[in-house]
Amino acid sequence: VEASIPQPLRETWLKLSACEFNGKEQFQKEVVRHVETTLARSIYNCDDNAAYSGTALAIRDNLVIKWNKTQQQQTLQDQKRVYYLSLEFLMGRTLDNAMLNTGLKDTAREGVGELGFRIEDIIDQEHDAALGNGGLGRLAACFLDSLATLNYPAWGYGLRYRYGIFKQEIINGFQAEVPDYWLDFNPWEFPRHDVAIDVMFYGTVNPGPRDDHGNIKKVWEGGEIVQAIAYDVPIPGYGTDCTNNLRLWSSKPSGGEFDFGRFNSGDYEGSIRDQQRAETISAVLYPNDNIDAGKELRLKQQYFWVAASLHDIVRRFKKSHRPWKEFPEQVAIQLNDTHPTLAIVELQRIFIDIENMPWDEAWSIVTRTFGYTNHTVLPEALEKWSVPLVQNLLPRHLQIIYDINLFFLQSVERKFPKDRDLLRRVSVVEEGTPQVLRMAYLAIIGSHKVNGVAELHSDLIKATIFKDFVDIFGQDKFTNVTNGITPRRWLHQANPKLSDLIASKVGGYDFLRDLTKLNVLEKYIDDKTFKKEWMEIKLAAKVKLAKYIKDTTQMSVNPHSLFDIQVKRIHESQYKRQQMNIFGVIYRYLRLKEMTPEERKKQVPRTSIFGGKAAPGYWMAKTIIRLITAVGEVVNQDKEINGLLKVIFIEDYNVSKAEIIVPASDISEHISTAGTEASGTSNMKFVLNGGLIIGTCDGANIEITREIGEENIFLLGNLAEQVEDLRHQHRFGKDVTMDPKLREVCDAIEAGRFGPEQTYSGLIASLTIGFDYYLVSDDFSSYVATQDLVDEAYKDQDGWATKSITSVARMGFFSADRAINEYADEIWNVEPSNIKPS
Ligand code: Z15
Repeated sequence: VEASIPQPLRETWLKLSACEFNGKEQFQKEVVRHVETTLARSIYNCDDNAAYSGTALAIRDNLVIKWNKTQQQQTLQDQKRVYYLSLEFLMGRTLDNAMLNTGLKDTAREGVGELGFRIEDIIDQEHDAALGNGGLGRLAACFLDSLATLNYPAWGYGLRYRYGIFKQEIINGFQAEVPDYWLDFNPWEFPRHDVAIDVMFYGTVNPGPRDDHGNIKKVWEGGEIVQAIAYDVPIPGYGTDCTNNLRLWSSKPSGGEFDFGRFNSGDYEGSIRDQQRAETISAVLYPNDNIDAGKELRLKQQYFWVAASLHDIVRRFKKSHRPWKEFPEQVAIQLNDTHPTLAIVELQRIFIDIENMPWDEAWSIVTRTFGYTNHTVLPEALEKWSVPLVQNLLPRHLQIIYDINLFFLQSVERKFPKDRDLLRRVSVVEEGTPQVLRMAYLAIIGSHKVNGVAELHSDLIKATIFKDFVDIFGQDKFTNVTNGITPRRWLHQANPKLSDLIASKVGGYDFLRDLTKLNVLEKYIDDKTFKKEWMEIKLAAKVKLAKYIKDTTQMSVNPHSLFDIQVKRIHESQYKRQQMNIFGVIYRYLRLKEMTPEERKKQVPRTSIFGGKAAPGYWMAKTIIRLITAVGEVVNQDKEINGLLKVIFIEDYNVSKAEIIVPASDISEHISTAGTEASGTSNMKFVLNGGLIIGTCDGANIEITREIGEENIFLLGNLAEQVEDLRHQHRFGKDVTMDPKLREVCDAIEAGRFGPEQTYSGLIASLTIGFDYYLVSDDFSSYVATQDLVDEAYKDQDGWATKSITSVARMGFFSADRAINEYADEIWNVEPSNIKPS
């Protein structure tokens, strides 16, 4: 039943409708009211935290009014909507972003100032929403910001994890993990207890009645039922009233499932345990980045989220009373990696089993609805579900997958007759014990477009892992959409001083909605005062980071030293190559030790800053962290070095810390083995904030170079096309002598200069008996030589400023707005809507 106010009473209601507060006094009134009534606190116990809550609730009120309006208007306009399905949304904090996007930050700063608080302290109270691991989850968050800013009618769908990515503590130099229980006070979510969807697992498939065509229906029944409850999060656009919705599902026991038998027989605790099993589904984010762990609970998470989301999407479509064939004109669903691939199967199941549609008609609608984004070529990251696992958990889905595969293979056979090996290669079912399902293949078969996330990456997937599928479906199905970042959070919010300086030169803040406007900055490349201000802002950001480091680690770092930063996930098998960085630091240390005091005076002081989480249980990644902290322990207190080199590991790298770190780099490191990093997005963030890059010809580094010019980036190492040969040489080559510089570093480690040599034996072994899969020894001397070029360039501060400004001026392409417009035009076929201002 649609609950709504009867027509004759609506006028009364509308007169009473909530409206936004306006101006400082009204804002303050709302803050105080929320502190005193919503929180039941008072002038006598209002600390920063209570002030945060009051401020957040006041800002939230305005946000909700825009949100309600947007949703009503989008429903009335009834255009095509985009649904972005992602298991991760790495949102970070919301308050600052909400104030900036709604234009309320100045009001709030003055308002809370008069009440005795600093807005920065209030902002700092907020717990990050850390529902993601790294790049993939943060990309989803940037895309939501752009979708709203560009007025696209779009919803995100994800899981409401009770525990986000773990908090990292460094104990005796090693990583320890602490659970991230983040939901104590979260004013940014709205539970929708009326939006409750039953999701079934296990059970059996039985023959049922005949359908309209006389075929015996298959009925999936008798399984365990879990309920999905919707929690909605408003997503404000910048400089628009458009406020989209992010819907996160939380699991709970289904009402009908309470085990009264057990309850009556006295096993109360047993029945509670069953209930808790249901809640487990949305309890915790899997802390792996770019690794497929293949756990049953993860598969349950995927189906739970996908089933609830599709039920919701189909229900919304049905309200429009359109014929099914119009579904793809009303609905575009984007799959963020293969994690939601079951959505393809679930939609086909809904159409054939529940809506009684013929297979072909259903399948044609399904394939026109979905798009699939691939984010990696690493084999260990490609999802493969064991057939027995799927058979047990989702028996009906397995049958449908077999049918999809059968019809697909038949079509391949028609196009390429008698090519048995091709059929084996492209089958969704990989032979073996057990058989496994190749989810990426299923995603390709069920989508109308497949895209990679940077040019090189999109070319590589076509040439390697998906080559056969290009032959089968043709080139046009495969495309590229290079990633982007939101300039609102990653420039305006993280670096307000730089944003203000830019605005003063390019004609106001319009560049935040059209980032190509940055190119006007090139006019000021010879403007001495501008350059000076530019470099002062960089220094201020470094001072701020130095203070943060002092406050959290008690270490002093010199803000005038060259800040060399590498912050990103530490991957199990090290394709991001933090080890090359720390080996380079050790090499530098050994050189400094050899120098005379006079020689040392000529060196550029450097602070090497690291940050990033290793998945719990990944030994190699954790050893890297230990080596970094151990090198810091030796180098930082070495009197001879006297501050010429410092090594810092920042604990618990996350989005809010990135907002402090990103503006403070002189140089940042993006040094993955060529061909392994699909895109990278922090590279874009650092350059947009005037930092330079040292990096390999990999992922988006290549396009960044093309845009900003080769003279403004420090490239090193082998190219992607050389990787295969080099790996072959490592495995089968005769010449096994290691690069002498790298040998020297390994010798120092093995001599125990950074603690017990056994701690690192596995690290060294990966380079020797492990055949150096990630080619550290091939790139190391180039890396060291390039770092010397960095030092030389840094001595010329004016030349450095020129590079910095020129780079920023040419970064317009990397706005997430550009990426979203490409998705909208080339994949989704959606138009922005008209959001009437309130
Ligand atoms: C992840 O963060 C990325 C790829 C994955 O397959 C998974 Cl499971 C997680 C990253 C890529 O490593 C990175 O290069 C890319 O920029 C990012 O996704 C967003 O596309």
